[in-house]
Amino acid sequence: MKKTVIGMLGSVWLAVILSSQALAADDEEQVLKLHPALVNVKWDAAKEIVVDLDDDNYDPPEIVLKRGMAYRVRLKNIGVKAHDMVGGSFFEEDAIALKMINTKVGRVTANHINSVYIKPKNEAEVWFVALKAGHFSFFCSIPGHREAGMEGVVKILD
Ligand SMILES: [Cu+2]
Repeated sequence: MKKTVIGMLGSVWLAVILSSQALAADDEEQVLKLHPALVNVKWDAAKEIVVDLDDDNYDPPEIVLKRGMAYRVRLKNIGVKAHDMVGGSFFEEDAIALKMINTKVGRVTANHINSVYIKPKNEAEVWFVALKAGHFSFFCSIPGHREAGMEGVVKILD
C-alpha cells in the first residue's frame, strides 16, 4: 500500500516536471498566442515614433509607416486635458498586428484594441507591426476634441 502511494506521488512529480519544462521551452509568442507577424520581431530595433497629444490636436497628425516594419509609437499627453486615440480605421481594419500597450506601470498584451486613453502628463506606447498598406484614420473621442481638430491619419506604405 505504502509503495503504491509513493509510486503515485512519483508519477505526479514527473508529470509536473515534464509540463513545466514544456512551458519553459515554448516561445513567449506561442504562450501568448500572438499574431504570426510578431514572431521573432526584434523590438530593440523597432522604430520609435513620438506623437504628442495636446489640447486639442495630435503632433504630428500624420504618421507614415512601412508595411512589415515594427514600431513603438509613444503617445505622450502634453496637454492639461485627458485625450485618447481611437481607431478609426487604424485600429478597426487590421492595419497592424498589435503586440502590446506599454506604460510605466505595466503593460497590456492584446491582439486588438479600440482606443488608448491617456491622462495629462502621462504616456503609453503602442507596440505593433504594420500589416496593411493604405490610409487609416484615428481621432480623439473626448466630446468636442475631434471637432476642434483632434484627428489624424496613419499612412502605411507598401
Ligand atoms: Cu482629446
